[in-house]
Amino acid sequence: MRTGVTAQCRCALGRARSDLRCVERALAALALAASLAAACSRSSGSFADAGTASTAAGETGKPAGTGGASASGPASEPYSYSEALAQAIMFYEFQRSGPLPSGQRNNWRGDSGLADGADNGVDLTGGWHDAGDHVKFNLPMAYSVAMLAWSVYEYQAAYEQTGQLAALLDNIKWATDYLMKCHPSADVYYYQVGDPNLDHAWWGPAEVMQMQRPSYVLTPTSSGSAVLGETAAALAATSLAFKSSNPDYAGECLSHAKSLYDFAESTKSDAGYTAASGYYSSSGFYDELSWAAAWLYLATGDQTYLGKAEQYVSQWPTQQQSTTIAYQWGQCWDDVHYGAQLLLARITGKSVYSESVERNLDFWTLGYQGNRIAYTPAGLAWLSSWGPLRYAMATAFLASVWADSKLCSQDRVSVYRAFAKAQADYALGSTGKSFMVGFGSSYPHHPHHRTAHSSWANSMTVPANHRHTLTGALVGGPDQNDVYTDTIDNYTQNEPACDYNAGFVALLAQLTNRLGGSAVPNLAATETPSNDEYYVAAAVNAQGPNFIEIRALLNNQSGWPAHADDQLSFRYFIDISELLASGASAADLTLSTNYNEGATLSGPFAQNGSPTIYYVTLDFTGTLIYPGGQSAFSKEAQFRISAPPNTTYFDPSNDWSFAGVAPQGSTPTENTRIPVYRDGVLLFGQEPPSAPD
Ligand SMILES: [Ca+2]
Ligand SMILES: [Ca+2]
Repeated sequence: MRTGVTAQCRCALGRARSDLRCVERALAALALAASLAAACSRSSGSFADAGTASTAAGETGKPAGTGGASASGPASEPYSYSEALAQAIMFYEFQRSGPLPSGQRNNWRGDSGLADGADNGVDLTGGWHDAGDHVKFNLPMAYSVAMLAWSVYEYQAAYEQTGQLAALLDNIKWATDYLMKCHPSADVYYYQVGDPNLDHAWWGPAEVMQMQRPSYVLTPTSSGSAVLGETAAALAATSLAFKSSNPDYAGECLSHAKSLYDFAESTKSDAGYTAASGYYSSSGFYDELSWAAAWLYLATGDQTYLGKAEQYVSQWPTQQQSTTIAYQWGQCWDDVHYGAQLLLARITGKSVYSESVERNLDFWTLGYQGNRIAYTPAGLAWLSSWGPLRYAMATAFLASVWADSKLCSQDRVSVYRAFAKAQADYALGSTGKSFMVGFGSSYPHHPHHRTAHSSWANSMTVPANHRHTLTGALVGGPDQNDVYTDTIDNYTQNEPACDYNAGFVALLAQLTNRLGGSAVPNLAATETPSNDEYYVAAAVNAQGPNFIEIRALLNNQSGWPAHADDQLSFRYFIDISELLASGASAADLTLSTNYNEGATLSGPFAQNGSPTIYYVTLDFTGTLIYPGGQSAFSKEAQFRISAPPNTTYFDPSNDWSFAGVAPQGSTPTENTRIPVYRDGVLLFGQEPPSAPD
């Protein structure tokens, strides 16, 4: 366990996962103790609907064990899996890095990471921010893509039926475009953009991040076979997903997948995969070599890949002091042998794989030889305190795929299906609380997610509430007693992540496929800004018979989307009628600044040729103002407008901008009559109305 990593993010889950076998031993001991007591009271409850859960719209041709249930199945599902599916897919749009295309379904995400890769002279823009942070970790990203593409391979009809296929493929492609950019030549692969420690040290929206974002490369002498293999798997599975709709793209993906696989296999090393250490450390790559080869076999029909997939099975993790393939964990970014063995079982029909699949699924359901996963009292199969829902959703997907195959033991079909549905229902609200943002009446409002929170002050507590709704995000989940707190700093329970949603989307697609789905109208995440994004706050700083001095703060609290600006200015409008009446003019006024954080003061200028309405400009061009910290989002200027010494005619009280300026000695307050401009174009506030001719 590393202790040097700031525990500010769930990406450190790698630490909780660093020794799979150790954890499995602990779980096994727990399960042994708990299973006898729990199996009767809890599992009977959990699986009470085993006989009725398989109501089977669209199940023709599926194996025995599902028939006869429809008559006794529930008349209607408590949750709209179709709606949940559509929302869960949308989550990936909020995770996008790079230059965003037009036609976004939300109005609060903007371009970010536009210089990614520049440190190595390559274009690594695009991809997904990993979780509530902004690092692009390719291992979990590729795993997420592989799971999503797998679900298309299995249940494309469900995506079509719900009208979600285009959205899902579009989101997959956003990631695979990036993954292919990361592979500019055969034996060069960039496996990460962003230093997690630098990234995690700042709490703000992606659009305005200022930290260095180094990119990290693998070469034949400094390789990373797990991430290479996972990326190969993702691209091979994606090639299948695009095969009919975009064969050229499918071919491009497959070509990269083959090349990446060669790279992974010829090097067989994770020695160069170091920048994710403590966050997404790899505990082994032979599972990825089999998983990727299985997908390559499915995509190409080339028996060579099938041979490779099987060849590495002997190197998979095993149970302690045993040759039994490890079965007491679940499909996840670090361990994909669970998915690989399921594919191999279907491809080869060999019992060694089928038995291993059911050993794992039995561990998650009925127990295997007395070893059973822990269950919360309300029925969540609970593997880890760090993001338990992610394991439950992914395993529920595998259980569903297996139950849909003809290889599933007949007496397990209903068990695995009931398990899968119960886990999905737990996530969607069966305990009275939904764990998916935006779904149901009670859902997470304070997910550990920088861009959704959208602080302008580099603070989890400013503002008190998130400025954006992270629709479709599945958070980590509860503790072993179903206790969960919806707080922004609760990164173990309340952070969303790309890999969490991947298994969830896949599971929801299967449920939609099995239980029936309906078209979901196009979702939109268009929000109304909850605060003024740009404004000036002002107070009188000093005042005399011939002058006024204003203390003004130009604020950038943009969030729809957040935007870093270096061309902001504001104008302070005055009325010089009293000067004209005394025989003076605007030319008699002098301007000066006192304290000033970067503004150039100029003027006075006549407003639209008006004889009486003038303004002075405080121009912060060249000064970066952005919603990323106290001193970053707000820049101050104290400026004075003076009539000649010993005159008394100057009167600020009739000035347009003076109305609403806070009195001397008080805190500056927002003043909409001191308008803000970007590159000279009005952004916010009101100019004085034009005087009538
Ligand atoms: Ca692995
Ligand atoms: Ca005046």
